[in-house]
Amino acid sequence: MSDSAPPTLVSSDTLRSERVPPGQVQTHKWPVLHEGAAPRFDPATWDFVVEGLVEQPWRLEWEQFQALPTLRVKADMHCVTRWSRLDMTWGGIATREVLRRVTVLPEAKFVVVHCDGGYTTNLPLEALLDDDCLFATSVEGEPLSDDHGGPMRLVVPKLYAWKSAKWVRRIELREHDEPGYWECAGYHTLGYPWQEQRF
Ligand SMILES: Nc1nc2c(c(=O)[nH]1)N[C@H]1C(S)=C(S)[C@@H](COP(=O)(O)O)O[C@H]1N2
Ligand SMILES: [Mo]
Repeated sequence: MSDSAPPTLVSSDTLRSERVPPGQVQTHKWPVLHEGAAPRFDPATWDFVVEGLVEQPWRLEWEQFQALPTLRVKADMHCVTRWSRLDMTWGGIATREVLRRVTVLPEAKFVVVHCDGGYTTNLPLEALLDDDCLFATSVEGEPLSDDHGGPMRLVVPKLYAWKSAKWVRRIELREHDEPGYWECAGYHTLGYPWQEQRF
């Protein structure tokens, strides 16, 4: 490893001796799963906004976002449709790294993640700020493909993958939980795979 390689963190769930949660089946292929069409990335117009219960909303353009310090996270991925893909290495910017650059108001307890194309998902702020969560821009050392969320997706390894929103453009900090796309359709508000919090 060269001196410039970002640090790698291994998700604590990936250190379990039994890594496939109950009701899941391991897959070696990587399915592409989303509603609608993948948006087209234009670095000239792309932006990312942190807003809601923060002292000042923060908007970044692609250049600024990319310049933030990076890390790698090794983690497993669990889709509620029952596939699990192990040993993925994501690269990107830790959610903590982004959030510590804004002043979060004390009432902020939940987050809604907004994506290009209209998809949304919700999670507790604490879950978003777990040490293995990142705004990923690469996987296995390669930029994310459009289908897998390029240029940037959220990765929340400890929750079912519908929380790992692709094509993220905005996160909104809130006092109260607000169901997102799948959560409105009956999916669990948290989605913890080890307790099969599916619906
Ligand atoms: N924007 C957006 N993100 C999304 C989805 C979606 O429909 N739209 N689907 C989610 C679901 S259900 C899963 S399982 C994963 C799949 O990620 P993958 O296509 O990279 O395997 O993306 C999640 N992120
Ligand atoms: Mo999923």
